Amino acid sequence: MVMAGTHKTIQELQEKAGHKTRKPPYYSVFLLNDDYTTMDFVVHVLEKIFKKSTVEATQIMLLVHNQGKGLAGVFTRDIAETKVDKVHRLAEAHAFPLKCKMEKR
Ligand code: TYC
Repeated sequence: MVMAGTHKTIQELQEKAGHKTRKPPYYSVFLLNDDYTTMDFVVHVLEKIFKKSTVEATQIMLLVHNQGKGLAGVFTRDIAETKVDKVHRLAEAHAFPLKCKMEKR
């Protein structure tokens, strides 16, 4: 038999158990401009690693080119670290100096 209003939510149970519910910290991952990486390669990175459409990838690439840096995405720490590492490895494999960095939000 199901009675109305007798079940506590997970959050209520955790609070009763003395836990505070926490959101994980988020990190912004920025691409940085340089004079040698090709525009096509940066668009490719944004499409493949950051899952951007061609249109959005092109807009972000041009923003980085014109302003020095641009937001590629926001992730939890482990995912952000993995994205940064993937960008640096892919760039190195193609002999481009492309750099990106993560910043706690
Ligand atoms: N400035 C580069 C060029 O003119 C293009 C570029 C854009 C490089 C974005 C890096 O993150 C970057 N070829």
